[in-house]
Amino acid sequence: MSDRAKGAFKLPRQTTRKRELMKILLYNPDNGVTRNFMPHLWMFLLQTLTPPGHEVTLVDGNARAMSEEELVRFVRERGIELVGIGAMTRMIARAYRFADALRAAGVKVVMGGPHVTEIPDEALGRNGGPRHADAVALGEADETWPLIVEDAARGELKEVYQPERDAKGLDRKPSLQPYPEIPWDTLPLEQFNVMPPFLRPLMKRVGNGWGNTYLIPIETGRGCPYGCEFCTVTGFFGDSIRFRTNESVVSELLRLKARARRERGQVAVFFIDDNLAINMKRTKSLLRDIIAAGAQVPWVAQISANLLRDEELVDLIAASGGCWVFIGMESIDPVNMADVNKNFSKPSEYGAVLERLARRNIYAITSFIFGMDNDTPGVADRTLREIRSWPPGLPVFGQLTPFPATPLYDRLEKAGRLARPKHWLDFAPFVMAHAPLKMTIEEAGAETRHAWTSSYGPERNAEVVEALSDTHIKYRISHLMARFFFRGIYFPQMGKRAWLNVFLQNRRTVYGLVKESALALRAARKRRRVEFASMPPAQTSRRKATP
Ligand code: B12
Ligand code: SF4
Repeated sequence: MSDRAKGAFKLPRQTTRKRELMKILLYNPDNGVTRNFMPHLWMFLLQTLTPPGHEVTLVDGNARAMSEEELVRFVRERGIELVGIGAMTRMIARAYRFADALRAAGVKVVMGGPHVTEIPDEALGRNGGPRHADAVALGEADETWPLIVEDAARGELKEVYQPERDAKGLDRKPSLQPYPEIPWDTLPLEQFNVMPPFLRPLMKRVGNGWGNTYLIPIETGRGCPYGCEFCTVTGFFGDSIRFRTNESVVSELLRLKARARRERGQVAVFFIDDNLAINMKRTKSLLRDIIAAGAQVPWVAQISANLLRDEELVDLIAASGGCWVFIGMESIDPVNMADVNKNFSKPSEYGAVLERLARRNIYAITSFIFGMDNDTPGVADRTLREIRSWPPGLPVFGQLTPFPATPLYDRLEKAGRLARPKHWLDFAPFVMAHAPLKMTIEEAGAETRHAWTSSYGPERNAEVVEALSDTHIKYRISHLMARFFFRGIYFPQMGKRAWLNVFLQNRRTVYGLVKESALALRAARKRRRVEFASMPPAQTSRRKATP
């Protein structure tokens, strides 16, 4: 980890003052684009790791939007004394504004997560700017969070908390064995229902509990050895990978499944590991254990294209509930892939990988980055042409972003190419912080806009649903709904009006699917009535008596 603040404390330390029980808030600022979002795992994890007795409230700004004033009022009304804020680089300016408002109201603020780990001096006001946090937690905070809470409770909060160092001077990474048991079966999850509120009554009538739909983040391991140039993960979590036991993952899934059954809702899981199949043997054994325990829930995970060559793995993904796979494809140009140190992923293989998944009704979220050094104007159309030759999926388009403490940041800084070296402090969505070599920042922005517009317009949505016409209707409905959610990554889609607009624009496709489902439902009911009527009387009376 680079650019660490000096003066981190050493463990263990002596206690001096009496410990008070505290009210704590863990807060994640909103991303300013979409409200329907998966909750952030760090909040649930730190809540679970908080020493007993303290009361912890979670607020995710994406699900429960508040202004700075509203958050301060919320904290005052509940007598909260300590607020923990976590944020990615993209949301850090917003996080600082919330932290400033809370500190001005006399509340202690601790910040953690990837950005403050990369530049702790910024949050602490040690690099010439204003101070935003009373304390920062660097790196993985599983072991330091309980100490932070206890120090705060005694009124002895330090400025910097970081994991102990090993003999090589590197952070000692927390083991994931044992792994804390997040009480998903009892936690209040209302704010994390991904179904937009105005659609809930309708979706409840559709049945199957779709009115209460939760997407729950679960990690089965941490770390990635690949070291792609633009990525913070190898630096943050380390290149050695740690896994939870299969039993602990399976039991978490079973508890979630039981809760969904009990509350007649739907639960899907996002395995947030950076590459779920990084250790093929272990992944297969985990998936086999999920199947053996009947712990299948619909799931999505990130897996790199090179690992999806394995037919047996793909079979196991399908059998264990895998529905969507997120693939960081980045570019269809191998020169770009080599530039960012991602040569292990081969664009020439992408089509075959997606076919292999689609044969099992598994679809892909394919992620692309524009603004790489070999990109030229027209990159969006070239990429879209390629995408259209593949089975339908959910493409997402970003731009090459130099996150602090990445090899990419260092390379561009050394070359004097950073147009906005502190781009996060004046964050502008989809505006690059450096000019690619073969096009301008404006051109990269226009390519990105074009890619999103063409991929999520009503015509493309209709085309995709049509391309899936030989699959069961449930795949087409879930595909279209996923498309409505995903367009919200680029086009702000925060209120009822925005959602209604989406439905209106896509009314033909929606109507076609609703009509087909109604006919299918009617036919199924008729079939059941005929079967029932043709049963011998003894069987029908037994059926009636069954509660
Ligand atoms: C899941 C995920 C997402 C989810 C959304 C987040 C969610 N709801 O969980 C999705 C897929 C939507 C997503 C999207 C994006 N993501 Co993302 N995502 C991740 C991923 C894979 C896992 C996050 C996670 O839960 N990790 C596990 C937990 C346990 O780790 P953690 O969050 O770091 O928390 C630990 C510590 O940081 C610390 N901590 C964290 N917060 C706090 C707060 C306090 C107070 C304290 C004390 C400690 C603390 O304690 C925790 C326990 O040790 C990470 C990579 C990774 N492996 O972390 C990338 C990552 C966070 N994403 C990243 C990026 C760049 C993005 C996007 C901007 C990508 C893009 N180009 O569009 C978008 C932005 C989305 C948006 N508009 O908000 C980067 C962030 C880099 C940075 N410096 O900001 C990461 C690190 C991946 C990378 N390639 O570098 N992402
Ligand atoms: S494979 Fe993914 S997580 Fe690993 S370094 Fe590359 S982009 Fe980051």
